Amino acid sequence: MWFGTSQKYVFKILILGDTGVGKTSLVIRAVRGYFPDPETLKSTIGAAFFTMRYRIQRDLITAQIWDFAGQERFRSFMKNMFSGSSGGLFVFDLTNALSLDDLKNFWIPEIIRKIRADFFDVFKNNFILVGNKSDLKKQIEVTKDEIAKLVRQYGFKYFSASAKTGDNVSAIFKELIRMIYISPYKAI
Ligand code: G3D
Ligand code: MG
Repeated sequence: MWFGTSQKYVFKILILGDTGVGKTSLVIRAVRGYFPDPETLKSTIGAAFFTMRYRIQRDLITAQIWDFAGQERFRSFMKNMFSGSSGGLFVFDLTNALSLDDLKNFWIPEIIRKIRADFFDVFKNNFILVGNKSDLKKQIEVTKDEIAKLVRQYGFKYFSASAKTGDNVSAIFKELIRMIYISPYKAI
């Protein structure tokens, strides 16, 4: 009887977005299952990456999650950080309209510059747009219209999330891994 062979994949996942949007908090929530306190956030500064393991059918996937702490905008650093990456999350803070503008004007164009235009059409499926801090309902600044516009423009999937309550966090990572797994392009 033939059971098929099991394959091993390593996906390099980038967590992109402005400082303060909650990237580290989302990653710690996903990897360790809790909302980190300020001390934990401080102590994870400089951590290069976290690892998560997934199984899809018979295949084993190691997700190396690259969380950038403070170096977010250093050009020299960014040159290397994209190489060999499989996809990732574009994170903004629902309570900070500027953080969505920065995705639009900086983070997304930065990725697009790294990818051939025709290639991006497929590769966009390897990225998910995330609006974090959904728990701060009264402080939400970013409108549904603005999000919908960006979603239409690039064709990204969108999820709101809260690292604090855990809302959608594991679902987002699971979906990202699934999207990369089925993508014909598993690395830039
Ligand atoms: P970064 O890694 O993108 O820079 P951090 O962001 O994970 O360091 O988070 C920045 C601040 O936002 C932290 O607060 C953190 O507790 C808070 N935060 C992250 N995610 C959420 C969320 O889902 N809901 C709420 N309410 N706050 C969140 P401090 O006070 O340490 O700056
Ligand atoms: Mg951080």
